[in-house]
Amino acid sequence: MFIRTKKDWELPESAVTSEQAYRTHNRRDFLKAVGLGAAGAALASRGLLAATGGLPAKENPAFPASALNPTAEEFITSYNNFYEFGTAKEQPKVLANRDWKTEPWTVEVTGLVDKPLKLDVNDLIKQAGGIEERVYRHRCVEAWSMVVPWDGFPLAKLVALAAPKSTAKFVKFTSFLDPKSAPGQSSGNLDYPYVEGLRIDEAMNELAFIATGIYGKPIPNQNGAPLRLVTPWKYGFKGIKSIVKIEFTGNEPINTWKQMQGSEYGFYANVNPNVDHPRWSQASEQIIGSTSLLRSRQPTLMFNGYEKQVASLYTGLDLRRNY
Ligand SMILES: Nc1nc2c(c(=O)[nH]1)N[C@H]1C(S)=C(S)[C@@H](COP(=O)(O)O)O[C@H]1N2
Ligand SMILES: [Mo]
Repeated sequence: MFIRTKKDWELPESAVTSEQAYRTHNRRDFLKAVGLGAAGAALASRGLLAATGGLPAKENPAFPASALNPTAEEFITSYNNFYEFGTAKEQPKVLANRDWKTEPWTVEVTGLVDKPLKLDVNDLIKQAGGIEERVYRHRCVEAWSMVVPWDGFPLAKLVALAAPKSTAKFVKFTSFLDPKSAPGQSSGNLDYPYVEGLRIDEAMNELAFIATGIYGKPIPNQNGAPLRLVTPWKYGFKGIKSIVKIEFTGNEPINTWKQMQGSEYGFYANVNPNVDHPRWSQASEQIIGSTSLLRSRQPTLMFNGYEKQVASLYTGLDLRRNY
């Protein structure tokens, strides 16, 4: 008899808050409803086209939609943090779709690597082996959360392509710089370009992901087109959008928010309900687009619910000091 062992990251049925809410937005139902041909055309896009044969992206059974309750697409794409296009949540949707071009888009992989790369994002997706879908929790340091069905590829694949040297200990990510199209970049709200970083072992963890799509469509500009980082066990600000450069380094990169306000935002930014932000509690979170009138907040989980996958990365590290 074949007994299937439940993987750690397959969340229990009890985690599902509203099955019906998801169905409305279930991409496979959507495909059935509109017919595959039309859907193919609708989905024919940069990443999805580039990933030949990967259309629509296959759900990674490790991170299924059925285990969580994905936030409606409308909320994911209209409640955004993207300071290059303003600090108000509704601004990026408008300002990032005015005259900012995210196609074509070149990505550079450089630094302490044997195989530096400079290539179009579509070629990068192809080289990384195409895309898959993963449904992840998304928790902002501002104490709100969503559940997002991402399309993309594991960051570990990109690390393998670059063949880092043994001296590479960190990965530094740099976002685009285009003040003419991104009004926030000349507003002084942050230092630009936006920079983020990971330890190399964090970058190689199975959860670390490069997203190129949401809900089976190319990632909208306001969510970080054409590719952004997703590290679901960390606060959202680690998920740098619209990446142009990925550099392997020997030293810990100084990430934008740490540089702006180091007493409040650190390098690690691991989701931790026991370590409050100096100005607010991190013990619970507002559920954006909640489908339940009775449940608009929920307790925040250690490492955002991904403790099993990532806790071993931080053995012996004081998480209160290394926030
Ligand atoms: N380049 C860039 N990346 C960024 C940000 C930003 O302002 N600029 N905001 C971060 C923050 S604070 C969060 S919570 C997430 C928001 O992603 P979303 O708008 O797709 O929900 O993006 C992160 N990545
Ligand atoms: Mo955030």
